[in-house]
Amino acid sequence: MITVDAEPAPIAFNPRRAAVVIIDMQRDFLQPGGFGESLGNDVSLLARAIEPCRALLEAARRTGLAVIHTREGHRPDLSDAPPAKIERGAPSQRIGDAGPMGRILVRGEPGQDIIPELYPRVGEPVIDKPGKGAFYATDLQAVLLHRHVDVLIVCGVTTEVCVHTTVREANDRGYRCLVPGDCCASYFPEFHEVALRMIKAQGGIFGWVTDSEKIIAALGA
Ligand code: TIU
Repeated sequence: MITVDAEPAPIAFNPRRAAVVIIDMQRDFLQPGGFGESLGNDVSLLARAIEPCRALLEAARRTGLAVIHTREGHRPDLSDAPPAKIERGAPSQRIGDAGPMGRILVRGEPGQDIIPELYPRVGEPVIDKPGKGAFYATDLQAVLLHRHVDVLIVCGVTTEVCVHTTVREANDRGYRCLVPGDCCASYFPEFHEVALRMIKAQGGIFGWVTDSEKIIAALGA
């Protein structure tokens, strides 16, 4: 068992039953010319999460903590993309349109892949998800079940969209969620702050909030 200093209280868990889940650290969200920019965002605001994620990923790999990556994206024929999702954003740069990193938010395109700094290694499952939550229409729950995981350390982007949706989905499925705030980022810094407060309020209504250094220290890495 390890204990991580967190809010609203420290959390104790068996690291062999925990997984670091890195949400959507994709070029489409973090680099110019992708989905994030097509929605009118300044993608440079997400860069701050890269180094903390890299440090936590390295510690997880060194100590044998399970690592799972997710990618938001759709089939090339867009058959799994809701029209209500496609029709949002600038008309010339919607999901499926050609951009400098390939077709926006389409599986198999360079822009849909994970940034090089956090690239998955063999043995680290990559969950391709069509929605914001990592459980919706994916096999994430089966992967967690077979690895006997019941604590999720949820990192990635954006804090109030895909990280939050995944934490909410996980919470309702009985997982304890620990969110290192410095490993998450938003195009709206104020949303990031409030999203973290929403997780830890009311005695930890959705989970626990901490930072990467505290998890790395508890791992003894
Ligand atoms: N737009 C935005 O903030 N986020 C997303 O659409 N997806 C994720 O958060 N991954």
